Amino acid sequence: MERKKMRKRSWAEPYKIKMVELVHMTTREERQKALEKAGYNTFLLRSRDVYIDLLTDSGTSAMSDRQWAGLMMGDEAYAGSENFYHLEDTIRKIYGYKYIVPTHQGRGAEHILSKILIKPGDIIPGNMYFTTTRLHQELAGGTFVDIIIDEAHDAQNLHPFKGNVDLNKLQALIDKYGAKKIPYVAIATAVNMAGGQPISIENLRQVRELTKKYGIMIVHDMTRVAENAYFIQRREKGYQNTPIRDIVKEICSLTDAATMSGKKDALVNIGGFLALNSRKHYTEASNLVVVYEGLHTYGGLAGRDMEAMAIGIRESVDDDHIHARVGQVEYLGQQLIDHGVPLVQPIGGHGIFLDARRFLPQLPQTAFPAQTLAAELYLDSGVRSMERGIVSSGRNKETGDHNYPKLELVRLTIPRRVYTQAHMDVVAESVEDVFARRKEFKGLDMVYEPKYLRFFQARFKPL
Ligand code: PLI
Repeated sequence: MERKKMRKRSWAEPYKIKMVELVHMTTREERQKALEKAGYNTFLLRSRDVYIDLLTDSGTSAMSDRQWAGLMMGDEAYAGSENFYHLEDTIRKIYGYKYIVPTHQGRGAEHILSKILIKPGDIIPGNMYFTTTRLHQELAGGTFVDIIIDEAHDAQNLHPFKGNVDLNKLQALIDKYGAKKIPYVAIATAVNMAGGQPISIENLRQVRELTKKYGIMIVHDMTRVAENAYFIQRREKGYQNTPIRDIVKEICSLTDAATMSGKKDALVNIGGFLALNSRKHYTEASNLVVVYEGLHTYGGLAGRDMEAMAIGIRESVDDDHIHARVGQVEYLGQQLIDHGVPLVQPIGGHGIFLDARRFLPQLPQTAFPAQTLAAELYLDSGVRSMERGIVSSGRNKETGDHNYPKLELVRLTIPRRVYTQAHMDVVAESVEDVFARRKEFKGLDMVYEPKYLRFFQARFKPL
């Protein structure tokens, strides 16, 4: 009875707009031409031909006035920049890791870490693959094995922590290969390829206990750790009143090392780092970074980039920020759910993942349903999204056949602090219109396939 009397109270973003970037509106004819030129791959579109850009949340965030002011404080000394020490101090305080090596972005950290820890023939268990992460593991001679819970591969399963590790799968791998063949377990927070799904603290603690028993490290892909912390605060018993900042630190404390793409959570347009607790590994990493990225106090970044990242990290663990960030994703997702559009549920932290299998059931996976859907959505409204299905999944390195992932998704990724609620309404209406016309779509054929990370540059033609 009490509930009925309560009036709806809206929330709004904890910022106001100081500067705007104008976007270009296009006609359907212009988009048709642009799409053909791009080989039906949204990665190959020119951004000026895009109206609302939901390709990725990577490097697309709006920086705050403080971050922009930080750029002016860039200390561009080749060695020992003040901004490096500010970044190091921030990472120690906010995340708790002991040593850091800056890198130009996340994959730079993955490259160095894989080279240090992986020997040919090693097995790397992880809670679902990520494209660049798995490639660096393979280039170092390792083989990635998925140990995420089965629920994560089912777009409709409502498990609150679809990023969790199946401990039986992990134990079975240890029994089969022996702990010596497993240099570390790769744990991602807010698992990207599962739809931005969180791992619980309880599950992470269990993974910690098991790996400790065998002396196996945990490496944390902490690219979206604050978003994971939001779901823990919302869903995990005992965390409702724990600030995001404390949850983030607790997650990190259960792991030994981390790779970070600062382009997501940390609210910068470029930057990343490798964080380590072992002095020995740090010494190796700080030597190797000189070969591939730059000196260990800049790692491929300008001083100003490190300053913006240090400030962004502090802003990223603010409760109001993260509630608004994920709240906007949930706002869009709820509209689509109400309209009956099939998507991955529960709604994840950084985007809406349309379920192309159920959206376009007439298409076999070899006709690239998610790629087709992303192309149609662009054509309809100039909204740019991304395939996360068979194209992203690449080929089996032994058989050469496609990998056939269970999830065939289109990701509508929401940049942080960039778009308004009205933009979300436009996106929802366009997806709904495409959904109404779903029976018309015939699929695509791949006419060019690059060797590495094919989704970035592959080209297609309509079937
Ligand atoms: O794009 P990088 O090199 O800064 O980061 C690579 C990377 C590592 N881990 C995870 C979970 C990612 O999501 C990630 C990059 N993601 C991109 C580019 C994305 O669009 O999701």
